[in-house]
Amino acid sequence: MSSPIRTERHDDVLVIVSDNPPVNALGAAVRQGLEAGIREAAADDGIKAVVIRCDGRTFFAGADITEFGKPMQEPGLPTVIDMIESADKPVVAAIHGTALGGGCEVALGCHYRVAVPSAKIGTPEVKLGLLPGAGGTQRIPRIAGVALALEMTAKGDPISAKQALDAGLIDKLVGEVSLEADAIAYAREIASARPLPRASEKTATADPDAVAAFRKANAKRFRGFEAPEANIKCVEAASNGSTFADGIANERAEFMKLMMGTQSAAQRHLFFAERQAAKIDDVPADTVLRDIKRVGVIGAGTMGGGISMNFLSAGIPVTIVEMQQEALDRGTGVVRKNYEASAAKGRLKPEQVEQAMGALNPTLDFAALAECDLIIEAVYENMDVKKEIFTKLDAICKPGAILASNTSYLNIDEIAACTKRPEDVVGMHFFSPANVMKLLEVVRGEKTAGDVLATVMALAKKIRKVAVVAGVCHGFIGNRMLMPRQVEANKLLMEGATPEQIDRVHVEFGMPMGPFQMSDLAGVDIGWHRDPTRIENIRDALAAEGRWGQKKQAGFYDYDEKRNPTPSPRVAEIIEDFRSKSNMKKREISDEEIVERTLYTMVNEGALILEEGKAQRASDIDVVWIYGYGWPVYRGGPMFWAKSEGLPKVVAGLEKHGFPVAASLKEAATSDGKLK
Ligand code: 3H9
Repeated sequence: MSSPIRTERHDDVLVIVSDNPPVNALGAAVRQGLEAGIREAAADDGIKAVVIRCDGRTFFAGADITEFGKPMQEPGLPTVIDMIESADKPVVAAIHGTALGGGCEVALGCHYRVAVPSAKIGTPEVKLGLLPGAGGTQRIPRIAGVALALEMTAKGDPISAKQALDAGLIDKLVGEVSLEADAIAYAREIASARPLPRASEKTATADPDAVAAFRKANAKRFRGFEAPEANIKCVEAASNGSTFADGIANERAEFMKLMMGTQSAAQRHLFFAERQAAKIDDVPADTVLRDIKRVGVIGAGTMGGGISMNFLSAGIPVTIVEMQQEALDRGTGVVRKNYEASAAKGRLKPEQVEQAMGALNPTLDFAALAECDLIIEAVYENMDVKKEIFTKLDAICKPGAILASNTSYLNIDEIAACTKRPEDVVGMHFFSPANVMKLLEVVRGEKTAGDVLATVMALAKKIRKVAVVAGVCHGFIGNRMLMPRQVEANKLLMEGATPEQIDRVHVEFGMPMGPFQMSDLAGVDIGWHRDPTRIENIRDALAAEGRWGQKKQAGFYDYDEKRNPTPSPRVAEIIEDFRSKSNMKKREISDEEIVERTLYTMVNEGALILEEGKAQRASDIDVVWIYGYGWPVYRGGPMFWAKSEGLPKVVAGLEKHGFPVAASLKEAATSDGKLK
């Protein structure tokens, strides 16, 4: 097999080129090639300087993640980087695209770095539950200081080439299209400069205040994660007076510890799961997509407005339709307010706000949807209303337009059946707030055409959503799995648990909130039958008393004006009342039982969803729960978590409480542990 690395001689400069699509990951062959290139330069007296650059869309985007967990092939990346840094001819990194992780570390091992202005530089390892393990935690603080090193390593967001230039991580910005020529010219300029600047020979000034402030400012963001603190400790070690070699040894040990742990395994699983989710098993990757130039949204409520913002922000014009002028004005007002709030925080320029608002066409005229290529219905959950809308859409929309419903539960096939073009109908289930939440469930009807699905999946990427294909069933993937959790949580209340205990167990598990906190936030009255005399369960009793959640400062909890919750004596009374009416005896409920009954049942439902073919793969379910419901990233989603918990343990836990266990779950527990 030919090497992904080649060398090209430009008189006295040797250019080492990597051509390892798609992202020039630093796999074994690349590392071997880099080593050989550096050797070649050292052995040739005619070579005065070296440039390392990459073909394709990006400079090295990091170590090859697919190699993790497998036996290491020599040379290791730290060895290659040390070799580059200790070369006695200057080495220049020529950066375009994204120099990430190991790629950033290769660049920092070079003596000089030039980059095109659009390049980005970063160490996102923390997002994989890791730390930069090839010298990054030691070289970044030595070049750019502790404060920036903390930001880059423990948070993992890349910085722009300009920011990197200001911080000393880049020496020069060069032409966007003349990167190679400019890098060669720069290499000649510095060819005889000595001593060569080596990051490992610099010292980082200790900054304990910055470290303490950073820990404090990010405590909430880092809650539950192991990797951020490991990154912080390594950066601290770079500035506490110990040698570079000691810092590297510490970095290596911390890296290996993280690599062997379940959190990194979960986060790496998510990395691939997210990308896998974009693939539709029976729709070829080269399917010709439909052209979406204008989107129509029906309903200017919270959902409709939020959905519109996704497209406007991506530069796709939106026609938004309402029945009443007042509702239309209110809806567009909210969209403007949201954009202006982003501008006030400096996330948008004022002209971007105007640009987005200028692309929004609010109208009461349903017929205006005729010019749209994709129309998303976002009215309330009522089948008759939806059918009426789709019948009207069928009559006015142009041929080939995609007709989508934002329903979160209803049967897409039934909706599609009232049109003459069921192949153009699809579900696009956005999560609230739709302009913020990353998840999009794309619901595939029985007759939905392959190119409709492929178009919607591609569009999802454009509007920066993570899309997952779901089949038609009540609640699709996410909400369907929420149901057993809620049913069990309610039963547990009757048996003796409190809302506080159940919510605490979920928060300690890593969820942003528990089921009752979620209910109070969403509104206890959502989906309530609205008859205060009909009290059949605890929720009915709360709703009948006007305890509708945070908005009323009373729900499963009592709230002060700042919406701080406290346990509610009234709720305790209501629960007690129901319990005695049902002749139930209060008993002690363990945290373990709460996990088994609320979380194991979700896993069981997930297995049923897979058996019924309503999700393509177990990892898709994980993506849904992480991006749609805040399942802790470091637990990898419910299906991954079940495996790390041990499938036999999950099955035993379900059986202990008398739940019928999905056949596929039972089988996986006794065989290979694979859940599709
Ligand atoms: C590291 O460097 C550790 C070191 O510190 C220490 C070592 C000792 N490896 O995302 P895309 C695949 S850890 C293997 O759709 P985009 C990806 O799976 C690494 N494969 O493209 C996908 O495959 P497929 C630190 C990788 O344009 C295809 O490439 N670096 C890797 O939307 C296209 O990817 C990172 O964490 C990889 N490193 O985004 C950066 N990266 O087509 C990770 C990608 O089969 N990568 N693939 O589904 C990214 O953030 C994005 O891929 C990037 C491009 C921004 C580069």
